Amino acid sequence: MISPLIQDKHVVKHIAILGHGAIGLLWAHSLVALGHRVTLLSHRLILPPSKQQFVTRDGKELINHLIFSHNFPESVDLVLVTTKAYQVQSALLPHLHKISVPIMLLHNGMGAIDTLAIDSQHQVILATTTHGALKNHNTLTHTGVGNTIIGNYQNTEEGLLEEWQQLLNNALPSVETHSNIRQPLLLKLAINCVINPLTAIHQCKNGELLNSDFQPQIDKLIAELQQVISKLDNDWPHDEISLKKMIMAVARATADNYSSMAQDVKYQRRTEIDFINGYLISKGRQLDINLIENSKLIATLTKNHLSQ
Ligand code: KPL
Repeated sequence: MISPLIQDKHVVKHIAILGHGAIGLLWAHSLVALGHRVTLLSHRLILPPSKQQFVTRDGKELINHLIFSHNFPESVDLVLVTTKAYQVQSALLPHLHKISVPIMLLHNGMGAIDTLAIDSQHQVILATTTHGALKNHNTLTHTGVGNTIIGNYQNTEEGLLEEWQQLLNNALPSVETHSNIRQPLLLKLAINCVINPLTAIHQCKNGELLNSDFQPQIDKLIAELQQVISKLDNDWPHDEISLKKMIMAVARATADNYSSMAQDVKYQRRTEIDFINGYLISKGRQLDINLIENSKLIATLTKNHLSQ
């Protein structure tokens, strides 16, 4: 049955979502609530139950029936990849040859696209989001309203990008397009380079990074990030001061949250550090810039993580 929210049946889309962590489920619930078809691809031997609870930002508790599948579905309109950065390749590679619709990558960090054997025909959209969500068993709670920015990586025409922007914006606002998607991705990367490893090492909430004790280390990290990022993007609009303001604003806005990396370390899962600080360190190396403070963070994190 088509949701009454969708008057024109032609706008019903079928979206395959790879990755059913918090962000994948947030999109799944938001799209299904609007009447779209969603198939969540899963590697789990036993698929999660279809009946899933969604707690919206205004506290409404909804039950949605989500489709989880081991098989890549037929006739999809969009492939949305919301896995961890280090899973993008293994999640997408087996299906790449049969995908002729846009692929949207929405994950923390950068560089996963470089590990993929995408060919020149694929339509690829890169995206970044600041929404917060928490997954607990079969309940997904939308913990923080944010925004999502999408942009063409290759072969996505402006009209098509705008069509998806509108559709996604209707489901989970706000969604904007950006003509140089690298820029918002690099900004999110800088935010993650500071907040994620520090909160992971100290096992603290994001808000604790506002304490004065952290400021000398944060300033050194930002100086290094700025040095590399300003060379990666010719139109980079930030200096160290504005970059620090942006990072601290995110720490303030998400003060009560534990970053994804703090949670990964707590639950002894692999972290995305290689695609966050690791990505910039390797870019720095190519530019002959040594990111000493960022490298120290990786060393500390790896040591602590392994000795747990
Ligand atoms: O993206 C995040 C993460 O936890 O990975 C931030 C912005 C740091 C919010 O916690």
